[in-house]
Amino acid sequence: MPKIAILMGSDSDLPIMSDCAKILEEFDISYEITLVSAHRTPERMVEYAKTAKERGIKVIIAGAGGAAHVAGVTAALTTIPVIGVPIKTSALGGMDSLLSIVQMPSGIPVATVAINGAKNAGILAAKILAVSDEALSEKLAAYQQSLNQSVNDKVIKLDKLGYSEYINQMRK
Ligand code: RP5
Repeated sequence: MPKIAILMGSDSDLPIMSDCAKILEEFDISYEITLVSAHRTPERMVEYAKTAKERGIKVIIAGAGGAAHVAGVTAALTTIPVIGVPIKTSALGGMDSLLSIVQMPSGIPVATVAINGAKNAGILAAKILAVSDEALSEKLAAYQQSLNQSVNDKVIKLDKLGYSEYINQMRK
């Protein structure tokens, strides 16, 4: 049974939202991914949000662009935590999506990540699950340690090469 739901307002969001699916796979977290549009399929969105809990979903991640209402309306229909991913748009660069998702009224929160921040949405969902899953918590700690290590490796390389040669190697 999937623990995470990844919702998208359109299949045009898939190239970005696939980053979320990939990181969940890295942590061996089961998920489902589907299209739910607040404007084009409103009845489907209501049905989905109302039945997600009984189907075992623990966190909903909703990516949408422009007048992005999937995350907010879903949050209004369920007690499951909802994470919103504002998708970058060609007209307004994703500021439209960001403000549509982040400016929720008091009482109905959506945890909003950065524009196109689908990977972080997946990691945040993993952290929510890890509150009651020690094995997953350990995987997340190892992941953060690997990030730490990769920056430390770069510090050593930069000290050794100097900035000019470091840039040369970056350009290769
Ligand atoms: C939103 O409108 C979707 O989430 C998508 O980001 C945007 C554009 O959708 P398409 O016209 O590409 O289907 O609902």
